[in-house]
Order: sequence, then C-alpha cells, then structure tokens
Amino acid sequence: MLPIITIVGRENVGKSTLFNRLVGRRTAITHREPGITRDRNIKEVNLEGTNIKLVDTGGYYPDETQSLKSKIREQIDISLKSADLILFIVDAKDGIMALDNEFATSVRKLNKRVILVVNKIDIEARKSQALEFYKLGFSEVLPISAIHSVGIDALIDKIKEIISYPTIRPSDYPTITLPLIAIIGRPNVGKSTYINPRTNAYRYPWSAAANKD
Ligand SMILES: Nc1nc2c(ncn2[C@@H]2O[C@H](COP(=O)(O)OP(=O)(O)O)[C@@H](O)[C@H]2O)c(=O)[nH]1
Ligand SMILES: [Mg+2]
Repeated sequence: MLPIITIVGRENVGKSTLFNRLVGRRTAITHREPGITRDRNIKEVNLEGTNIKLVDTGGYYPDETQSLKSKIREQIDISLKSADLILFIVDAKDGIMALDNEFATSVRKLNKRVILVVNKIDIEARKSQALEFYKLGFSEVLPISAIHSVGIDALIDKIKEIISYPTIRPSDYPTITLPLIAIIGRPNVGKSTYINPRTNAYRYPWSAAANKD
C-alpha cells in the first residue's frame, strides 16, 4: 500500500497549486473516487524515487447551507481518515486566521503526522514570516511558495523522511505513564543540586522526608 499524503487547509491557501506542483514533477495514474467527495483529486506520484498517493481536498465543501464548522469536520473526517501524513497548509500573506485555528484543532485530534506548510512565501528572504505559525502548535513548519517553487525540495525531503518511519500510534507506546524530564546545562551550573532532594530539603521538604535514612 502506498503512503497516503493528504493536503488540507482552508480555501485559497494554495492547496491545489501545491498539489499540481508536486504532481507536475511526475504523474502516474489518476483515480476517481466514488461517493461523497465532489472533486477530490487523488494521484499517484513519484516523489524523487518514493511512490505516494497524493490527495487534494480542495473544492470539497459539500453544501453551502452547512455551518463552517461542520464542513471542516466533514472534510477532515472523510479525507483524513486514511492519511499517513497530513500537509496542513496556511497562507503567509493572511497570517493565522480563525479558520486555521479550527483546522489545527481538528487536525491535531487525529494524532497523525503533520507538516504545517506555510505557503505564499514567495522569496526565500521572507522565510521568517513562517515563524508566527508555530503558534498553531505543530513541530514541523516549512515555508514554501507553491507558485514560485520555493522550498519544494525541502518539503519533498521532509515528506520522504517522515514516511520512511513506521507510524507509531499512542496505543503502541510502552506503558510508561509518567513524563520523563531532562535537566540539562553546562557543568557546574547546579543541575545535580537542583534535582537532589537532600540539598533541596528546605525547598522540597516532602522529598527530604521521603529520603531519610
Ligand atoms: N503569491 C502566491 N500566490 C499563490 C501561491 N500559491 C497559490 N497562490 C494563489 O492562491 C490562490 C489560491 O490557490 P489554490 O491553489 O486554488 O488554493 P486552494 O483553494 O487552497 O486549492 C490562487 O490565486 C493561486 O494562484 C504562492 O506560492 N504565492
Ligand atoms: Mg483547490
């Protein structure tokens, strides 16, 4: 089974432009999906040696009478259920819009691997415009311009890197429930003093009591 990579985001952020950009590199077979989707585009693409199935959710807005939220939910539910990797696209020219936040929340709930693609960064020098989008809470944030082909190679590299790892779902995690916290810093700044309950007895009396000989 080919990895399924699904492009999602609000209207006009450049989903279809990115789809065409990635497909344009080397197209294979085009599928037509029966069912609810009106014009969901699915293509098998060879991304520099790696075959994937690319899905453009663009145009998928089922019914104008539905509320925006239910449209989003429906789009996310149907199109993203089978996705192995989500390309969540936002528009650098618009900044973070309310609808981006709603998409972000819904996408995050899916617990899938996500690249936040910040589109319309038309020149490399404006890459820093992507920084504000870290607020949406995704660790992989990539600036691109789908039209001007800026950052597309980096995006392809990132896609290939991510899908080369097997998917680990929360249910696969070992049963460690406590968070692991690392104390780091250069030598002699007081890392051990900080974590040693004896030397910290006056700050953490409960720890000292628990460690009495
Ligand atoms: N300036 C700029 N415009 C872009 C870029 N990518 C897409 N667009 C424009 O944004 C508009 C919406 O693009 P489209 O791909 O149809 O968005 P979709 O609704 O998310 O599929 C079109 O006018 C595109 O030409 C980009 O990298 N830079
Ligand atoms: Mg579109």
